[in-house]
Amino acid sequence: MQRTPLIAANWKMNGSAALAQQLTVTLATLSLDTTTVVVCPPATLLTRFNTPGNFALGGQTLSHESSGAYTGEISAELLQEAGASYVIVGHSERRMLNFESDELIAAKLKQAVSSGLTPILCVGESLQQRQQEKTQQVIARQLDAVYASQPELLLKSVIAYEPIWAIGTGESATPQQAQATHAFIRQHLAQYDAQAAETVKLLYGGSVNADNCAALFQQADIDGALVGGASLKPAEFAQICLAV
Ligand code: G2H
Repeated sequence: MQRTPLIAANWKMNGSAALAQQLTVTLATLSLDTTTVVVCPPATLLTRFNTPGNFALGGQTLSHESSGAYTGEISAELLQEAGASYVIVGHSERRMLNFESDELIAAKLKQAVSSGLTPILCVGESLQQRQQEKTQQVIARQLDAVYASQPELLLKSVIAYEPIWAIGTGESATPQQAQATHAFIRQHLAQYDAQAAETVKLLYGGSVNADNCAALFQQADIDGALVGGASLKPAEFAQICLAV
């Protein structure tokens, strides 16, 4: 199965209008061929990128509601109006710091798809869960919460495996560790829709940088990356986009 690669930048609560301009200029110099690049800045910066460019924009979260009295929230429609066509859903920082449950994440993902945004669903285990050999159990639960009752959402999704112990630590999973979990994810998803499981893009996230990305991208089930810290450095992010 031939899957085209995707590299996504997750700026988290970082960046600036000036960085948006710098990254736009840097990415414009790249010949990206079949690689899709998605930049997910803070929502206030979405309109500060020069679009259309050779990359897409994404939000970092969205409301599970379409509109209404939800102070501080942002809807799928508002993200789209600001230029987004993707949205990150269920990042571990939101699961932990904003207490987002599996059920809420499932509702957000459904809202994204029904509004025409492509969700990038994040799944991954903590260090303790890995040490207790619960990695597969945790990820199966996170996937089931979204796709068990609505397998049709899989065809519209991108999934990012982000082991929590590798996020922002400088300690990426090894290519072998990442590949093993990606293979498990694809195998688990096949019970819902075998064809969709083969076509869904699986990204790896967690301390991806210009030095470690090539070995990760050589793995059979790794179709790209969700890049945090290194995406704030345009030249390094460009290197990652060209390595996939
Ligand atoms: C994981 C990743 C981006 P970093 O959160 O989603 O961040 O590359 O800084 O580990």
